[in-house]
Amino acid sequence: TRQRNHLDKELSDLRTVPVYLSHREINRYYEGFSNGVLWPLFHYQTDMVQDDAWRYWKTYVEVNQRFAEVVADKYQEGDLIWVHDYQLTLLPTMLRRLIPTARIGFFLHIPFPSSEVFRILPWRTQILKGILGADLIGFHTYSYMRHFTRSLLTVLGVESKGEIVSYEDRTLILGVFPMGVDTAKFERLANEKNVLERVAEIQQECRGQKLIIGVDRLDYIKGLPRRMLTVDRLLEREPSLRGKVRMIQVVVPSRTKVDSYKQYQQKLDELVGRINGVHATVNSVPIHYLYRSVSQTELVALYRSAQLMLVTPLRDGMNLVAKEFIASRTDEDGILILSEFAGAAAELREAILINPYDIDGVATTIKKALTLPSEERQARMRILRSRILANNCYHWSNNFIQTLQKASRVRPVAVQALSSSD
Ligand code: GDG
Repeated sequence: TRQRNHLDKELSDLRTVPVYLSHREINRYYEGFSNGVLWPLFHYQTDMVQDDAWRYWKTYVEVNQRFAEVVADKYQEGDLIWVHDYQLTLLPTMLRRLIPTARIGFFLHIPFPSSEVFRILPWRTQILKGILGADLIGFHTYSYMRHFTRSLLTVLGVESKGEIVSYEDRTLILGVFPMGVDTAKFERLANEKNVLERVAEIQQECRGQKLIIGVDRLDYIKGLPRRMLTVDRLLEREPSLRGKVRMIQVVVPSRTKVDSYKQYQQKLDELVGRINGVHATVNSVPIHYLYRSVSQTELVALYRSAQLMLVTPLRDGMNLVAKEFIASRTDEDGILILSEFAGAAAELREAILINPYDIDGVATTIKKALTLPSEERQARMRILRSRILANNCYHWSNNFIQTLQKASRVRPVAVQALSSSD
């Protein structure tokens, strides 16, 4: 209790109210259903969906209900409610029942999959109806929004006209809000003295070598084994590059209690070991594999030091690492190789877009990219920078909130009448 009181106090200083979950709830709601079912399915990794999913559904509903009660308890007339992500898909409708007049927005941070994949989910109806309680539903890209409207039609028979959906007695709005990063913060960090010193150090250590970096949470959607196999293929085809290319891959531990993540980590460890064994020279190994998180200074120093950054997820809602890399390149140099299956690819067309499943093809692309003339590198980086500077994370949230304010004004008379009689 003392720990909890202390935590409550710290959270309340941040104007934050916790919803406490038991170990059993974390296991079923968070690890089991959210991360063991929705996460893999929405990222098209259908083989990873846990086959005992049905055991966890009930707890998913219960925890969403708990959030609804806590929010309703704190709610004051005029508040805007913004619900985030796949762990809380039922919350909008639960809240709508508790507070019919509330202004509710929902944003999905991960992809919304093709309706053919979405309809695999036994709870497809409940999840869609849960989200439809919102006034505004936001996605990172147009494709995700299209997949959602297609699912509304095939699963619920609900039609949409462009971005407008009429559902039961309400009108709700869909929108595309590609998330940005805090560009000013990364630019500032990138020019800090200690970061620049660290950049000089890293570059000194990599003298005569091309530095390639990767930064990812340990997750099977990030395409890490295939990325390593690409480096393997590159060095196999171009033995002259051995000792000339250094890859630094930061892998941040994540969801370490979910079985599929443990197996994935083991697979990755073995692969890196094998590749390093094959291509190492007496004084260098190709892949420097850091299984830990790094400080923000170190992160930005790595972004700044690299000739090339590899962002090669098999699927990714957006991928902020790609945008942070660009934001940190105030020197207007560096090459971004980006998976066409990351949401970020919809905006970052001047990156070098690749298909992460095409290992041999990506190896060729890396080889060419490493010899790209500086004018072309800079031309691409300049456009990428102008694009992400124009849409930073503050624009993103303001834009969502303003749209939510407008969206909730189109609420039809029926609900307003209901609320005024409360
Ligand atoms: C989900 C969606 C979507 C990583 N390692 C370190 C570190 N990081 C920070 C990065 C970045 C964040 O973590 C990772 O963000 P991503 O967007 O790349 O990926 P997810 O965690 O999977 O996020 C994703 C996002 O939601 C937002 O909607 O873009 O698609 O999957 O900010 O900088 N930070 C530090 N040390 C590390 O070692 N300090």
